[in-house]
Amino acid sequence: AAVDNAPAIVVGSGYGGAVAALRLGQAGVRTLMIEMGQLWNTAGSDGKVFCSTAAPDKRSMWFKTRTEAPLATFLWLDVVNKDITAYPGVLDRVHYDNMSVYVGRGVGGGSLVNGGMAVTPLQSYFAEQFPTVDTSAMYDTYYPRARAMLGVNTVDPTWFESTEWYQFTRTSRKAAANTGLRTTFVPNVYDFGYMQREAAGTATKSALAQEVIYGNNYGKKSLDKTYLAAALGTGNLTIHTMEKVKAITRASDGSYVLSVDRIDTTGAVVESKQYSCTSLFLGGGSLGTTELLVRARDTGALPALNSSVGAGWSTNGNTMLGRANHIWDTTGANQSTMPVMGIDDWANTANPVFAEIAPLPIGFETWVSLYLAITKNPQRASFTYDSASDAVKLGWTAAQSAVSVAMAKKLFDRINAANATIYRYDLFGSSGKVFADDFCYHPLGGCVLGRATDDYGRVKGYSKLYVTDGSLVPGNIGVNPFVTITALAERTMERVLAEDM
Ligand code: FAE
Repeated sequence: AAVDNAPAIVVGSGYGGAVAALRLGQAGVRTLMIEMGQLWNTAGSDGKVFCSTAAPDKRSMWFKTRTEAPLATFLWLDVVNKDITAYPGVLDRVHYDNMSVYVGRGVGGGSLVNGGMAVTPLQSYFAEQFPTVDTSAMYDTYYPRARAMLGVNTVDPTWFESTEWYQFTRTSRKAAANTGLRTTFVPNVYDFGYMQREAAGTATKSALAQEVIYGNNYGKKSLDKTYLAAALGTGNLTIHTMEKVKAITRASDGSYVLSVDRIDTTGAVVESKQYSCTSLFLGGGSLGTTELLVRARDTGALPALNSSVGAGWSTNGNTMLGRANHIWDTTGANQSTMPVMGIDDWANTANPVFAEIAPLPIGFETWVSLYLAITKNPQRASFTYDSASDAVKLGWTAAQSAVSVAMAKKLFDRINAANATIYRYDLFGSSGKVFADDFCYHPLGGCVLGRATDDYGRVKGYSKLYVTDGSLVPGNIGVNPFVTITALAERTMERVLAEDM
C-alpha cells in the first residue's frame, strides 16, 4: 500500500491531540490528525447533529445495538436504555474485566460528550501528583492558557439561585450544608449566557433539553469550536476521520510508520493504509494511547519502550450514587444537564472526596439527588498485551473499585444521617446496587509523566515520540480532569516546539 508522509502526525482529536495540532499548526508544521470517530457537523433527518438522552438513536453510541447509559434503570425498570442500530455514534463504553470506561468518539473526543466541568485542581494536590513539574509555571501560565482557550465560564450566581433548572443543585447543597460540608461552584465550558437564553425561551434548548452524553447541539464549547477550529485556521492541519490507528512501528530512518484502517458507517474496513511521519504525537486518550504503546512494546515493534508503559492507571476514584430526598425536598422536573456545583471534602485527609452534584434530567420529579464522587483511591492497575487474543487487557479488580465505594459511602452516610435520608436502590440495575462501581468517566494514566515519558511527555526509549493526553496523569487528579490534560499538553508543546522541532 502507498505510504502517505507528513512531518507530524497527531493520533486522536481530544484535548491532548487538539492542543498539539494547534501549536504545531501555529509553528508552521504541516500536520495530519487521525481520528477514528466521525466529524459531527451534519444534521440528521430531525435537523439535529446529536440526539438527546431522552430519545437516543444510532447517533448515541459507538457500534452498539442497545444504548448503555450510566443509569441502567429507574424504579428498577429498564426504561433508560433503547435498542439502536449499530453505527459510529459519539459515546463509547469500553468494557474491560471489572471496569467499563466511557469515552467520546469523534472530532473533539471527550469534549463532545462530557459534562463540561472545567475544574483546576488544588495546587498542593497537583504538586503531590506531579512532583517533578514546576507548579508555579502550571498555575501562572499553562492553566490560565488552557482555560482561556477552552472558553471556561461560570454560572451567574443570582440566576443560579432563582432558576428552576438548578433546583436539583440547591437541594443537594442544602443537604450538604445540613451536614456541615462545604460546596463550591465549578466552572464549565457550556456558555451560561446561552443557557440563560434557553431558559428565557429565546434560544433553542440544548443543556435544558436533556442533551449531554450523546452530544450537545448548541451552547457547549467543545474542542471542534475552540482548539480544533483555531488549528484548522492555521492552514497547516488536515483531519482524517473514521480512521483507526492499529499499530505503530519505526522505519530504519527513524520515521514512524502507522498502520491505519479506514471504516465506513457499518464498521467495515474499506481501506487499510500506512502513514509515515518524523514526529508522532499520541492523543488517543488514556485507553487509546496506552493500548497502542503496550501493543507496540509487547509485539516487538517498539521494544525500547519501558516497563512503565501500561502502568499507573486508575479511574480518578469515580463512583456514582443517588440519594432519596424527602417529599418536600424536590429536585425539579426541569434540570440542566451541565453540573455547576461540587461538595468539596478533599481537605478531609482521613477520607478525601470531591462530589459533583449531577443532574438526572428525565423530565419529571424524581426526588433523586445524583452524585459523581471523585475519591482519592490510591489503587492503580496496568494494561497488558495478551498475544493469544491479540488484545490489550486491563488488570483492574472489583476490590479496587470497592476502595472508591467505601470512601464515597463514608461521606454520603454522613449526609444521609444528617438529613435522615437514604440511598436510592433502583438506579444501577435490578440487584439494588447503590454505588455504581463498574464504570468510570475519568480514565487516567497508563503512560505516566516522568515514568513512561520524560517530564515533558517525550516517550522514553525513542526520539520524536510524544504523549499529550490523559494517559500522562497518574490515575487521580482529585477533580474533573480535562483542564489539567489541556494545561499539561500546552506545557509539553511549548517545550517540544522550542527544543525538538
Ligand atoms: P479523549 O478526549 O478521550 O480523546 C481521544 C480521541 O482519540 C478520541 O476522539 C478517540 O476516538 C481517538 N482515538 C483513540 N484511539 C484512537 C486510535 N487508535 N486511532 C484513532 N483515533 C483514536 O482523550 N472531564 C472533565 O474535566 N469535566 C467533565 O465534566 C467531564 N465529564 C465527562 C462526562 C462523560 C460522559 C465522559 C465520557 C467524560 C467526562 N470527562 C469530564 C472526562 C474527559 O472528557 C476526559 O478526561 C478527556 O476527554 C480526556 O482527554 P484526552 O485528550 O486524554
